[in-house]
Amino acid sequence: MRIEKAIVRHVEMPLKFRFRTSFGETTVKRFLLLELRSEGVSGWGECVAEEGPFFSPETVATASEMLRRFLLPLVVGRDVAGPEEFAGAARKVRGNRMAKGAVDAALWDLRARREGVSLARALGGTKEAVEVGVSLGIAPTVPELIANVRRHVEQGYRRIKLKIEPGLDVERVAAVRAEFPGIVLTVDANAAYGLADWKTLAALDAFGLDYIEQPLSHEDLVQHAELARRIETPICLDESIRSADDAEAAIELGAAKVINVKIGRVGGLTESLAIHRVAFASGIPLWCGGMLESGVGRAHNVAIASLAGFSRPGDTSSSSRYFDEDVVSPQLEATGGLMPVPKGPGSGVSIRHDVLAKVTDALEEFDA
Ligand code: OSB
Ligand code: MG
Repeated sequence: MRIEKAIVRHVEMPLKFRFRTSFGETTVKRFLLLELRSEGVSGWGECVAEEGPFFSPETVATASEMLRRFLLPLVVGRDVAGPEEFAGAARKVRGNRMAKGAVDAALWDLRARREGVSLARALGGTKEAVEVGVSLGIAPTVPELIANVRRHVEQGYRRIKLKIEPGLDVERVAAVRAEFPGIVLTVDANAAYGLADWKTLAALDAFGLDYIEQPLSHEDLVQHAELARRIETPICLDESIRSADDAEAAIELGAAKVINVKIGRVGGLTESLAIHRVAFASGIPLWCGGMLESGVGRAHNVAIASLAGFSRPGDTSSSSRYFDEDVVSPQLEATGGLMPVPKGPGSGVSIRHDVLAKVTDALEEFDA
């Protein structure tokens, strides 16, 4: 595939809700969309780096710099066999996985579109629809939290995840569990605790959580393994898993019983497939995480979630939860907690250039 041109769009989309986590609050989603053009076909990738380096060390600004200086020169004006070749060439650039992930995803989309196959099938996905859950931010009060959970349970979401942080944890979970005894419930601390807090985390054992996501620091694999010996609730890792090697280490150490895969966090769909192989071989269930993506990234998430190893509900909920208008058509919507896997070529969605023009702040073009 000769890549003739790349376009990086700086996009800004207001979120319909305040999303508060232990590391910050998002009300407007600012991110990069990458378009790669080859012989009249465009492949699209979303870069999930956020404005600040609080979930990941990457930011919109660092990703845009990496794309411009080091990553797009590996593809623009070149004949690229596919995403695997790019992943090999991009190994010389350390880290910066979210920037790499955008290129990798765009190449997967481009190749599948050229071949007329769906991205889901190209990746080896088998499901017609994927089970989805919802990730609910830290609410100002318990009654507001309960109302938010109720709204999403009524919409049929298959798992409710609550963001927690020190001080807003055991009581919050107890209140939700008392109100909804039967739901599949999880929590996500986004690395807000230390091993010294293990008794608080052990207190969550009483509520039958499916798992607790990333309780400790993103660099604490050994500490997660120690925590796993002290509590009953299974540990799911998000921030700590940046690669298939990380996944292997975490599984080997007993630091993770479940893994959240985010395409951008691990550097793309190619690496996501490698994690799928590692986890599948060890019987470790996966699910697809979310980064409040637009329809571009959401479509890639749904495609990877269609693989058999993604056996727990993901965070890829309905686009209409997040945005009044999305940049793709059809909008990706779940009903009864099931999101259909698009069947069309590539990611199966097309760009709504009318909406894209409205939300694009700046545009960088790279020609051969
Ligand atoms: O930790 O899973 C997380 C959003 C941004 C950064 C980190 C996380 C999240 C979410 C939201 O939980 C998931 C979504 O609805 O896209
Ligand atoms: Mg998480």
